[in-house]
Amino acid sequence: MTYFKQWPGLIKAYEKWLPITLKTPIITLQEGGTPLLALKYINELIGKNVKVYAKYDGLNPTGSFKDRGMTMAISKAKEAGCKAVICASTGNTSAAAAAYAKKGDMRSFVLIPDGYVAQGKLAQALVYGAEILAIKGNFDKALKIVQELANNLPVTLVNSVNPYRLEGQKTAAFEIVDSLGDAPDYLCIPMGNAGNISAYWMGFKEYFNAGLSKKLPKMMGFQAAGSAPLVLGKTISNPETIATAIRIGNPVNKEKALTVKKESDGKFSGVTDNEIIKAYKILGKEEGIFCEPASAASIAGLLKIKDEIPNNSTIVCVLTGNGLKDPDCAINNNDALFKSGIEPDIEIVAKSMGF
Ligand code: AN7
Repeated sequence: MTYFKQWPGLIKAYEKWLPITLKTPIITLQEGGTPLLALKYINELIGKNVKVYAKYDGLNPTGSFKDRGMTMAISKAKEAGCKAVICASTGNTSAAAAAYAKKGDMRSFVLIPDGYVAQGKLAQALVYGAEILAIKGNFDKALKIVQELANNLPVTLVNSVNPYRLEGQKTAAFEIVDSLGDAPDYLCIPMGNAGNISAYWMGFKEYFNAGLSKKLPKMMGFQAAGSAPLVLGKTISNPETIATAIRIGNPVNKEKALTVKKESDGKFSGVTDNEIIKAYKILGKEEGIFCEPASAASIAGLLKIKDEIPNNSTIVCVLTGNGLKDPDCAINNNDALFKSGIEPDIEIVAKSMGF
């Protein structure tokens, strides 16, 4: 049997690219090193000679890309002697903050929009021992409050305004280039606060400037049509979408995202909830990949812009979170055959199978 060494976590894997020192305690759950999967069916739907891949970041330790940023943010908080962290979250940040805070022996306070966090994410925050404050209001309101609290209390803010978050998250771009041997032509990515698109761009640029890739991708950012401040160019006071992860109306990294779009010659577009669910189902049924609805926005977006993609392009779609995060969405949006109340009898079961 071939013996493979364990992936050490992204700080160890990319230490020379990250702002750490010998004194930084590395708080890790061995995040990163996620699969880059070729998408055959989606490739055919594009109907051209292109190569489509998914960066499946739902396979991180807490099931989302947030772990990449959190290993860095929590390690640096620990290095600074911090005892507690705080974040506002649509769910995934709170799950990651809670897990890494515990690993680093700290308290974590999380503010979530009451009633708008997917069940799996809530379950994680509970199990990892976060101190959860569900507020009557959306993510944008919660973020304002935690920013204010972090200025006045001995708690470190670990939302994506914390620069170490983006430093950790940029490693996903490194992994893509390391896998493909070059940057893709297009990167399709969902946007909420637009931290991740900014982090990817930073990663692609750093590798490019070091001569490790020959090109830079066009950054294609997608938002849910009902929560699309970066597409519409204005704050949305009541954002709505089935993709609760990206139910954000006032992205904190707005300026950074606009710079990414300009520098990369990219484009931002909206995708409807119907388009998101269509892509979500295709990924599950045709590719064997279960992602959460916010993540499917990257595929929905690619399908929407497919006519703009030239032949021979390489495209990477980022699947930011695991499908298990949002079981309600899965149960309410599928085309599965599900027969219940079947007698435990061999003949009856065989008949029900269609034989
Ligand atoms: C699955 O957890 O904002 O554009 O509080 O969970 O970097 O904000 C989550 C965001 C995409 C958008 N996909 O990323 C939070 C939170 C999933 C997400 C995004 C989020 P950004």
